[in-house]
Amino acid sequence: MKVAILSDIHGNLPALQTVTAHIEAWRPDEVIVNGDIVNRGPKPVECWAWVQGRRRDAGWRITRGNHEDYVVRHGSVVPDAEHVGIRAKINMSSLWTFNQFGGSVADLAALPDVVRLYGDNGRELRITHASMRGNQDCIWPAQHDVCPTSSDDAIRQQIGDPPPALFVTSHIHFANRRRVDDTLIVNSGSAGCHCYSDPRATYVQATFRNGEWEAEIIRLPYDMAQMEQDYYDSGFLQEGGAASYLIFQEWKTALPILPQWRAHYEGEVLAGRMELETAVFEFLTSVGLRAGK
Ligand SMILES: [Mn+2]
Repeated sequence: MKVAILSDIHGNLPALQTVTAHIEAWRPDEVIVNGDIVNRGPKPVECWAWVQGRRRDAGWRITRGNHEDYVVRHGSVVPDAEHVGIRAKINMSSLWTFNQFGGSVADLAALPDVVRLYGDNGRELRITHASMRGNQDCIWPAQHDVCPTSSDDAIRQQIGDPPPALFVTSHIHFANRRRVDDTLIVNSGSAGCHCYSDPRATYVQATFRNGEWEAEIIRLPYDMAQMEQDYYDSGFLQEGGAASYLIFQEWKTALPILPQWRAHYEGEVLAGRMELETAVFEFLTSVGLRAGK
């Protein structure tokens, strides 16, 4: 059995098209889109229509990421804490995405959290956006000089009980693999916006062979110039609030721009000591980037 897992498309249509072509040439038995199809990027509706079409015609399955949740919550009668006051201003890009859908997000809200597949001996492949504790519960690599790390003990709590043979997680936009006890843990990285490493799109090829699951990370160059043009043409940067420039630069540089901004500036903005626009401009200038082209 061959299973392709892609994730974290984030409205990046050129990358999604490239990854899809590679997957379809591999001819897998199952394709799982592991959440975060929408938000943070310029083509959320087009990317959603793309994966929905393959769900209908080719049996692709889709799990729900935290960015589907962010967008869906704009349709709630009672907004949560992320959607009022200054936080709403910081998170305005998810409102932009919600508006691109014309508020029709029922399909996003109905997505499941987990997909489970089994080899003929019962060995399980478990796929979820972040961890079994929730779709924002990061599983980090064992070692890295920039991004955070997770201990084996932490991961034993995150992969669920009983532990599967292969656990595929996503969410952190950094493709990597490690082993904890008898479980191989593979992060699918991001089809749309990488972080902490090179900017190529990634997905996972999982294969059940000789009684066991194996997994390989595939890295693909795609048309980044088209994606950059899509950002300029879509209205995302003009209408998504000042933080949309942080999102754009994180995509363009494949560096952890948002975590760095949060660490140094978000507290000042939330406390009312700094305007959001000033905090974004000052941070981008300090790291040699610009708010715009
Ligand atoms: Mn995510």
